[in-house]
Parts: sequence; C-alpha cells; structure tokens
Amino acid sequence: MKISRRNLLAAAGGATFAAGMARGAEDPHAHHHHTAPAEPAAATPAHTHAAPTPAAPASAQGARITTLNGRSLPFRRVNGVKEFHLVAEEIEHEFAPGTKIKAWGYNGITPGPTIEAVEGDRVRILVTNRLPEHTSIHWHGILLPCGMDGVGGLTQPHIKPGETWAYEFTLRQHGTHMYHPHADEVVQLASGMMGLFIIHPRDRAQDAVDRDFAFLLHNWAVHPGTYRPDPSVMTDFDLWTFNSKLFPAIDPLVVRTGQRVRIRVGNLSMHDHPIHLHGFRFQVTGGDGGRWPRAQWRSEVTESVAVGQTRDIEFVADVPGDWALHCHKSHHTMNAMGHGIPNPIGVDQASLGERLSALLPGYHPMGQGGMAEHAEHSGMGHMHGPENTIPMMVGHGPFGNVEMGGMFTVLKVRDRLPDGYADPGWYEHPRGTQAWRVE
Ligand SMILES: [Cu+2]
Repeated sequence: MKISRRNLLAAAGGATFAAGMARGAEDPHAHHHHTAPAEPAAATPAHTHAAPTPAAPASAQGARITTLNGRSLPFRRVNGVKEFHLVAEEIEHEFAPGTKIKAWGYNGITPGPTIEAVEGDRVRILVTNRLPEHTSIHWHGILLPCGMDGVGGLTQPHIKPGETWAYEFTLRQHGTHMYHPHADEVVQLASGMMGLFIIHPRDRAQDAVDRDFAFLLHNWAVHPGTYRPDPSVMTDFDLWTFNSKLFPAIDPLVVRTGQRVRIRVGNLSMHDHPIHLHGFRFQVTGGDGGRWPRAQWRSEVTESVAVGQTRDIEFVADVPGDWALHCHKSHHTMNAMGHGIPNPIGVDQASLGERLSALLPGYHPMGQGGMAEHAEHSGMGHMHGPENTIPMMVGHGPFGNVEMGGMFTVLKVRDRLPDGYADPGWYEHPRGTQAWRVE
C-alpha cells in the first residue's frame, strides 16, 4: 500500500518538483530580515517549497532543507568556489510572543542561517565579527585541514571585533553538521551562537527524501524579568528550544501523506534530549559521524541526541494526523518554570489563600490538584507572570490547552495540502477514529 501510493505520487509530481529544484539550487533562500554585506540580493522568491507543490518524489534529487523558523544562507559563486558570509552580532530575539532577549547570533538570527552545500563543493566562508569581544567558528564534524578548524588560540588567532576572516575547504563527506564559536564558549553558546551545516550527497538521488527538516536543540537561562541569557547557569535552565523558539512559536512540520521524511536534530545545549515522535516508528539513519550503513539503522520512537551530537531520523508519514514531536524530559516541554518550589499537591490551601491574599494583592493559591489549573489561570489572562516571561504551559489546541511549552511542536500529516506546506490548521479526525467519552 505504502509503496504503490508513493510511486503514484512520484509519477504525478516528478516533473514539477525537478523544475523547482533546478531553480532553487543556485538561488538559495533570499528572504532575510537582515542583510549581511556579502549576501547577494537573490532575484527569485525563496520559498520554492511553499508554493502548492505536488508530492515530491524521493527518487528525484531530494528536498532542500527546511530549517524550522529559519532559512538557508545564500552563497555566490566566485571562480568555482561557493562563498558564504556569516556575520556574528548581537540581535534582538523573540522566543515566542511574550519573551524577547538580547541574543548573539549570525546574520540577524539565532541559530544562524543553515549552510547548505553539496559533497565535493569547494566552500569559502567569510566570518565578520560585530560582537563586543573576539570569536572564532568551528565547523563541527567536518573533515578539513587543521588550520580551518576554527579553534581560537589553537588553530588560529581569535577573530577580533571588526575583523573578517575566511575559511576555505573542500567538502569530502555528506551529512548533518553544525557550526559554533570555539572562543568564550560559555558566553557565546549560552547567548545563541550556533548553526547547522548540512552537506548533501553528490548523488542527490542517493537516500533522497521528500521533506527534509532540521533544527538545533538549546537551553537558556533567562531569569524572570531579565533580557539577557545568564551564562553562569550550568544545569538549571528555564527555557528549552528548537531553533531558539518555544512552543507554540515553533513551526509545525507539514508533510503530505505518504511522503518520506527526514528530521535532522543537532544538540549544542548542556543536556541530552530524548526526542520523541508520536505515531510512527522511525529509523535512525545517521549522525554527525556520517550516514550509517543500513544494517546499523535502528527502529525507534525516541532517539536521545547527546550534547555535541546530531541525529538523522527517517520514516514514511503514512498516517494523517497531528502528531506530537517533543523532548521527552517533562521539564523540557515547559516554558519559564521555577524549580525547587514546595509541592502543594493535596494541600488544602483555601484558608491560607485568603490570609495571603489580604497581605499580597493578586496572590493565587494553586496547585492543589496538580499544575493543570496553572495553565487555565494564565490562559484566562487573570494571572500575570513576571515581565518578559512566557507562561510555562501554553498553546491552544482544538480541544483545549495543550499544556506544553519549550521543546514541543507538531508533525502535521495531511492527504491534501491546498496551500502547499503552509500550516494547514488542526486535523479533522474521521468519524470513529477518535477517543470518546463514556460517562
Ligand atoms: Cu530535553
């Protein structure tokens, strides 16, 4: 069933998709809120994948990368070299409506734009430092001459504020890799400096997928009411992000029923994250050490992505629905949350609440039956948290509050996508396929 459906879709969509790829290949995503000096103004609109596109055949050249809430970095060709330009700088970043910070990133965003290239490419990456302190960039997992490895002090002098340095090497591998500073890492990583570096195989038909998503895991210490991440925190972070965004502001992953999907996850946070997908058994097909031989693939529903690792997972999205995709550590699917507070569950706080309300206007006793009521209160708007602090459980679904935050988003699989890969809204469950109330 799966196979025949895929073949059918491939036959229907092949030509159009191939044309889209050809156009997109030399004209990387152009839309960016911020223009770095050497980013050429590309002529064509970026969202080659956003137009109503027939199902992309995995047999063609494979999909371009969809960086959740992000974009790929444009390049220009200079004498056969693909030249990219990253600008390290301070930016204003919004995690989700209600929480903004001063972050450090690249080209106006955190994580920085995704570098997308092809095995065999000669690449030159210019790095301009507009930060108040020196930096460097390490190309994590990429095979290159030692002097291009970007370890400040070890393989090169640091890049001082105002300087631009060039890194140039030939890509001898393919897979999911990352870039990040190797200079004052405690501050620069804590502030959001990181990005994905994805190398496609030279033979694009090899292991091609229809939808190819990528995101980085990160943790942040933004104390309530403050606007700059605290780099001194080691374990007790309060914000957990996919590509520096919090649910409900994380893009959904939109795919058509029957498509082959790859999700690439990299981790530059301080914790390991067991990434769990509902509804499917996926194969873990590779990491930053490269694509694994088929015999090494594992069938899983949760894959832990350790610090400094990337993992690729793949599956055929053959069942429509709204499927949760999240870290399985329950505190990592919360937004700003106090830790180490007394446990009020089962405690009758009625009289205590009255007495405290007299002393503390606006005090809300809560948590007697659990913490769900917390979400209700903040959802109704009559409980306000500290300034610049998103409630810990948010996100309205079609049936109520989703009571999630942080590292949580939704894989939306649909038979029909009339608006291309735009968010199709909530899934409408066919009759007889949904849990029902018995009494
Ligand atoms: Cu986690």
